[in-house]
Amino acid sequence: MARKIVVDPVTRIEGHLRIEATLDEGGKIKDAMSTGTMWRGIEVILKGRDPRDAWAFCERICGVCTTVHALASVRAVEKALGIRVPQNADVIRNIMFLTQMVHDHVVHFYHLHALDWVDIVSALKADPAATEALAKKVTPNWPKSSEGYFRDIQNKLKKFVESGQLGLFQNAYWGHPAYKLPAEANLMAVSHYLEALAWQKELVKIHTVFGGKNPHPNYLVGGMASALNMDGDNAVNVERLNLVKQKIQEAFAIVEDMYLPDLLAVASFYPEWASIGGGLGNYMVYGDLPQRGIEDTKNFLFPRGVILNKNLNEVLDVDPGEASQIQEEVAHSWYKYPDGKKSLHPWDGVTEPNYTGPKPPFKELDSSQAYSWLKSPRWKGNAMEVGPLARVLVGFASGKSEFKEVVNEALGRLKAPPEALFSTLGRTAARGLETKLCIHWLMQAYEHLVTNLKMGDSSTADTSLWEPSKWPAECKGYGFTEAPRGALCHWIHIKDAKIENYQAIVPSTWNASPRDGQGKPGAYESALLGTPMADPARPVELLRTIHSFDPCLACASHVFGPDGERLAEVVVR
Ligand code: NFE
Repeated sequence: MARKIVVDPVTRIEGHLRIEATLDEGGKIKDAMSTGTMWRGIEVILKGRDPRDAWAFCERICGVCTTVHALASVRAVEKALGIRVPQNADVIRNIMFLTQMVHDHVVHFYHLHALDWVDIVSALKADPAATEALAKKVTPNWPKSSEGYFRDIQNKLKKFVESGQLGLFQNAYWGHPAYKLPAEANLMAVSHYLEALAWQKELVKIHTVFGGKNPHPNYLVGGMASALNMDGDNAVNVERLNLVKQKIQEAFAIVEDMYLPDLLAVASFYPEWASIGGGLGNYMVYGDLPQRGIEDTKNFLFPRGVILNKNLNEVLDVDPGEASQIQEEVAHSWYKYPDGKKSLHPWDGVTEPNYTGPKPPFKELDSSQAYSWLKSPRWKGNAMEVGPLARVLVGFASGKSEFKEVVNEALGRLKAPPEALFSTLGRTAARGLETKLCIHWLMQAYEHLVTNLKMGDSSTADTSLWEPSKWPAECKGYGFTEAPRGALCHWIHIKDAKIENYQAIVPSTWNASPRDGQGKPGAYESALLGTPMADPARPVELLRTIHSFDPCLACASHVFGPDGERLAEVVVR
């Protein structure tokens, strides 16, 4: 008899995600359903408001990718109104973007994903002297690697475990046979987990310098609200800029001396995961990091493009403003479209809830009916994967030398063929590889800003079209970016200086989407197929693939869940 696993909620993600998976006789996943269990509502909240305020509402969609919605929003309004921001605004936005990307990826690796591969409790059995020897081999440039240091961490961990209150280490499948790392590697990973936790609050100080605070730094339609004055006391001055440089240098050490070596070392213990979890094989990237303005998409550091069916010989173009390309369907979503419409471009998008599922708490959902609060976005009818793997593949397939270098080096170190990228491990590795690119680009962007300031250019905003009296009676725009989890776009329709319609399609909506009208699964559903489960009562393998996407259902479905939503346990039948 087919066995069914229900994981609800999936933890170590943002937001509320439910996965139902059916296993075949051999214990492999043969069918999966991805359900967003939170309602989506920001679009409704925005209707009728001042478009210049939209970013402040949108940014609060999520505290994790805490700048990207503001960036997409101001770009959407600027596109609609024909505003061109000054170069410094683009450079500062790039600095904010790259800071977010580096922060998010390191935090994802250590705090959301590592525990799928690292058995914390086994670290108690490690020999601290052997851990020192291992650390000197794996992370030779990372200073904290003495026997005494690892013994202290181990003692701390012992107390933690003996107290019976595992806190943030609760709820994992410690001792599961799918864990392969030796005890010493686990102890080293625990130490780095704690170091990354202490460091992450430092990097985001860059957001406080240019955006006033973190989470949710300030943005501005027309540029950035960061006053620049090298010699002033009440503006971003030399002292503040030196702080930014110091934080970037610290991040370099974390990324190059700790994160990347750890990632490659952990990956080398799990080679079988280079052929599990590939999924759709379709990848989409809007691109970002403009060097000559947002309209000049050819000069983005993250190139734009689409790859279909794993074909790295062809990169297709994508246009978020083209109604024939991006459409959202609701065939399996708890929404209603007017006039029997099956799919809509976001400029015409409608957010009308229509819950038809069973009364919660329910045991299972029916994949032939509606089963998610997420819609199903599609590119020319295709389900797409977005995110680090998509970006790295599009960069690689576009022939960009920086991407080729990091990809070839990693494949060489892991002795893996290029096809290994189409996998759970490939997705996790791609996140590390783009972080390496991002930290370099972050320093470059910083230096670019300092050069501009030295040349006397301190302009950060163009407010010539600030007043609604200068706006057309009606206009439309879209604003895209590459959020840590992938392609993000906001679409706005402005009428009589108010928001007539607003839609956001976020990365986790692409990746976690339910089936579409043709029954085609979304990226999570597709990636889970074929995953072997050693012990279905403790589905760590399912979590590995889902976590490799870094889900954020708060972004994907917006706002809040229904009352009485239950934190249910894993149910296996
Ligand atoms: Ni809430 Fe987000 C990112 C956006 S959703 S984290 O990255 O946009 O996938």
